[in-house]
Amino acid sequence: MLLRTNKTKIASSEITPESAFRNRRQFLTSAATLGAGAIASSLLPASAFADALTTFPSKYTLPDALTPIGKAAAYNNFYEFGTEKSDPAHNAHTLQVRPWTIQVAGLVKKPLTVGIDDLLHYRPIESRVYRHRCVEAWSMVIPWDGYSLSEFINFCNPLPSAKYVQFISNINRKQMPDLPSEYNWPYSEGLRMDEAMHPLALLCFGCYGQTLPNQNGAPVRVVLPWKWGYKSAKSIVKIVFTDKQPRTLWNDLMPEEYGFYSNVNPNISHRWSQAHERRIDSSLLPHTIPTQMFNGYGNEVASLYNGMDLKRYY
Ligand SMILES: Nc1nc2c(c(=O)[nH]1)N[C@H]1C(S)=C(S)[C@@H](COP(=O)(O)O)O[C@H]1N2
Ligand SMILES: [Mo]
Repeated sequence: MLLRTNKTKIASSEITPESAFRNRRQFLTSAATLGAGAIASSLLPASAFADALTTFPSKYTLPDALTPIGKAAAYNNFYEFGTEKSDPAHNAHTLQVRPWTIQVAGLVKKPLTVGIDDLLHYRPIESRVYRHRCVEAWSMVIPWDGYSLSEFINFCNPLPSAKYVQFISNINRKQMPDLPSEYNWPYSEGLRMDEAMHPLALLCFGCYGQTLPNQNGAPVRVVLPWKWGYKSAKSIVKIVFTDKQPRTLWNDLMPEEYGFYSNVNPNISHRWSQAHERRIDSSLLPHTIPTQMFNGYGNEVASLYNGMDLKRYY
């Protein structure tokens, strides 16, 4: 596979006890590992791991002008590292992104734990330019790097009874000294299974051709471009398949504002009017543009919600 991960490579045997990933599918990466080197490099701040990814162009690429990386990596919501937009960029260097595993639990044939480097090498990494819309009424256009979440879900072998998937983010109080106490950590989000299987739902390892900056959710997050930004959970450590709608951090806290579906909808006010958004791009002056239904992805995703009252299922 065409990824330069030498610096981040650790022995897969340490992190995927059953090496399930390697054995069960076309796992193509070389087995070379750097024993002592991995230990030494794990002592560096995590930001030192930013590494180039080789990516392939995707059909899911918008023509919109890109948000510069300097803005996308400086204006973030990642409450584990503080609630000001500038906090994550200042604080998230304490996040350790290796070793890292994702635990797969719930309604699956066999629960398993997957190492981040196995996951990263599982499929070719596409570069997809997506619109990214926060309920705070700003939006960005970001080239995210990853592959469809459906590829990983298929690997997980969910049972037919699995109707939802829940994402659980990392929580580590030592690495998160500014963790606000008023939230029910860890951060959790969820999707209906058919939403999670939609090819637009991205399992994301990087942006702008590099591994994710910590503040953007390293080493792995999801990106769901037709939904409000908070659905796109960062720094995921666990995926649970369930038959009931899973709890989510925001839905627990304010269910009347943060619905489970959270599809971008300019006609429903959510905290405040969502009819317009401030597009953050390379221009010096902020400009405001109308928000589109499903963030402009209606052709792709509207059929997921056929027959549903989107005012009720907001
Ligand atoms: N774990 C975790 N994931 C999270 C958040 C968070 O606070 N913690 N914030 C969400 C919100 S509100 C948004 S808008 C996006 C922001 O992603 P970005 O900082 O990469 O633009 O991440 C989402 N994922
Ligand atoms: Mo957000």
